[in-house]
Amino acid sequence: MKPTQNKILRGWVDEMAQLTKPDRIHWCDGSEEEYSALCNEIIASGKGFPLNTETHPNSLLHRSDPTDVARVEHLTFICTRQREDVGPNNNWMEPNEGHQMVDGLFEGSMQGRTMYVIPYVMGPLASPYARTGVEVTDSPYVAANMRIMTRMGSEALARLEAEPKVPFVKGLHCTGDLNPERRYILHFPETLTIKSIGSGYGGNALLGKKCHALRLASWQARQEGWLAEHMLIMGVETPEGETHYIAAAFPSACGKTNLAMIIPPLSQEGYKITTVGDDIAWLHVGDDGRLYAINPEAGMFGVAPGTSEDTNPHALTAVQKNSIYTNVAVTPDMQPWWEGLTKDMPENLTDWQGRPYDPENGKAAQANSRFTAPVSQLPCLSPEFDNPQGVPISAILFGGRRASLAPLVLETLDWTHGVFAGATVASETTAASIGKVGVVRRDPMAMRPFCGYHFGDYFAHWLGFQEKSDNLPKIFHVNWFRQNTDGDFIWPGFGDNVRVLRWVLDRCQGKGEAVRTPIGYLPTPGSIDIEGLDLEKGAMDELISFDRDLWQTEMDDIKMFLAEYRDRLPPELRAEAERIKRELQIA
Ligand code: GTP
Ligand code: SPV
Ligand code: MN
Repeated sequence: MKPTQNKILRGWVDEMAQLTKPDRIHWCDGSEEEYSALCNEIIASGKGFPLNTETHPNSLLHRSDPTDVARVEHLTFICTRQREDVGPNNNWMEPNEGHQMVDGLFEGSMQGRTMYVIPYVMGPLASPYARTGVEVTDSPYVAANMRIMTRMGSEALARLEAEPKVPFVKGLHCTGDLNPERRYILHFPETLTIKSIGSGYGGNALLGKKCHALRLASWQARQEGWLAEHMLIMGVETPEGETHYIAAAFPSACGKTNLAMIIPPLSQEGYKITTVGDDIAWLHVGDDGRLYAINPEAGMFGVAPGTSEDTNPHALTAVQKNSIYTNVAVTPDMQPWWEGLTKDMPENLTDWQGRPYDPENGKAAQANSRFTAPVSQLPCLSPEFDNPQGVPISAILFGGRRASLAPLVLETLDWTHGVFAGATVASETTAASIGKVGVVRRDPMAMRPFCGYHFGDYFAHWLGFQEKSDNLPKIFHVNWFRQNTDGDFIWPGFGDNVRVLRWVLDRCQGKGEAVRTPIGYLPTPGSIDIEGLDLEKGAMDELISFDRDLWQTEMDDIKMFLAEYRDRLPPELRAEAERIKRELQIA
């Protein structure tokens, strides 16, 4: 492929090449042949292995460095002129300082290697809301993943050439020596630039995903009046044949991919789920005042462990071919395997690090092992997936992983309370990020690792939508992860979550029984269909009740959390906390 007519792009690629000094430059066209060549490169590097061509045609296993298996929040920075703009929710670096520091590491870093230039579009090609970017990387693994995850190649380049004056996101990535001491993920929202070095993994390296579509896009969205969110987008088709769309934000590894493609159980006859997106949503207010969502991505980078024929059959179908598996285990006949895929572990597994499986070494598959697969391979892909305008959202769900306290579902009282509920989501940390797992932390709107600016301003931006429209979705809070005293999940989750979605949609249509409490509308007993469920006695009552004392303590913690945002915290949220506290004391 010839270098581009777009002078700005050409100049920038030249500059990056001068800095990193690759032996070769390859402009990606997105073709099938190119993809095969990339896969061959991965295999030649010794880090990739072709999977069984009968069971998993055109698919690869990739093993990343054992120290490079998840996002690195402590090494992720937002670089803005004003420190205040990034808030206490981000690490900050002064832009010149940031460039200087990493350019030192990028200097000559691609010597002996190929630089892949990856033009990509986030969002349907015909969408006015889609955005372009270009990632340059020395990693064929990144290039192959970007081909699945984004609309990458000639069409993207054509768009960049058709609009030579429209700014695009410039992302420089280099694998580096993978030493965590020299690993940095820097974002420069003021110049739409990303520089990532020292990691080849997922959100650290596939720059279209979290770096562009969330951290930089959230910054742009605030300036331009829209939302870039860590949300799945799903259609719920009713027995009457209507489809309602729901967007849901849960923190990493808390159930977005799974919910986006559930298969309702037999007792829920007539309900069908279609998937628009499983991780990121860009939302705009439409002419009718409704919020419309597009999925900027074209693939799934999904958590492997726990994915099975029982929990997520559609995902399993999608990953059967043309997929990349990262850090999973493998059977002697080269089929991928992870904990939860089958009840019994196959014999003679090779673990994610390439060793004969030995329980002494931990799990066979890494806890954050993932599959990359095109969404087009999902049997439940929504016919609206490519709709340039997006789909109208009826309900927004916020939620997290909480063993206690948070009920199965609640409806917030109004938009302000909904934003409050989103802003105060708490969830146990997961293996999606390096660090301790299972620690409860606040993760507002599931955006704590991804919001590219001050959370105080972000909350204000969300509240501001009330002025833009009186036709906004209702906001709910859900929690699939309540545990009993034995540590077992009380709610069956997965396909049975459709029962909760039915209540949610009922409430959106002015139906569905609920009781008002200080923390929101809770379902009345019997208002969620539990026919055919094998729940323990009293389980449902526990799931839809709330403990006044625990919530008093929760509100004290929430007030402390909100105080971190100081004078940038919208007063409405402090008032909402006061309201709930007051009501908890009276009732
Ligand atoms: P990211 O890709 O990191 O953003 O994660 P995600 O939010 O898409 O999470 P995902 O759907 O991949 O689920 C993560 C883990 O939670 C998997 O191991 C699932 O099996 C498990 N999980 C998902 N939904 C449910 C549920 O309803 N109940 C229970 N108990 N576990 C679930
Ligand atoms: C997440 O952590 O939320 C993910 C995986 O979706 S990553 O792409 O690594 O961010
Ligand atoms: Mn995610």
